[in-house]
Amino acid sequence: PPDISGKWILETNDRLEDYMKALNIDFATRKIALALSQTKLITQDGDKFTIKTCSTFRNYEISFTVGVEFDEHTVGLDNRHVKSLIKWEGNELVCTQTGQKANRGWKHWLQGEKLYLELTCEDVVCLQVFKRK
Ligand code: RET
Repeated sequence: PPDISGKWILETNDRLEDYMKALNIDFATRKIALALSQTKLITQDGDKFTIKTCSTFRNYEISFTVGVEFDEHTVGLDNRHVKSLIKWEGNELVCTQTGQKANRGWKHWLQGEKLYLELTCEDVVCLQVFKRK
C-alpha cells in the first residue's frame, strides 16, 4: 500500500461547510473551522495508523488498525459515536463510519505529490487536498 505518512498542510477545501451542516455542527464552530488552516500528521506502521488533524482551534486524533472495527467518538466534531472500519481498496484508504448518519465515511489517497481526503455524510462530499509540509 502507499505510504501516506508525514506532515501535510491543507491547500484546498471544497464543501466543508456542507459536510459540517450534514453533521449538524453548530454555526459558530462551522465559521471557525472554515477559516482555519489544518495540518494532518499521519504515522503509519504496517497496518497501524494515527491520524491527527490539527488546528489552532481544536485537534482531532484517531488511531486504528486496518481491518479492525473500532468505536469512534467524534469529540469536538459532531460528538457522535460511530463504528469505524478502515480498509485498503486498491490505493485508497477507505473508512466506513456506521451510526446515526447515513453514508458516512472518508477516503484518503495520494495523487502526484498531494494527499486527497474525501469526507462523506449523507449526500454531501467534501474534498480536501493537502501538500507536504
Ligand atoms: C477541526 C476543527 C474543529 C471543527 C472541525 C474540524 C474538522 C475536522 C475533520 C476531521 C477529519 C478527520 C479525519 C481523519 C481521518 O483519518 C479542523 C478539527 C469540524 C473534518 C477524516
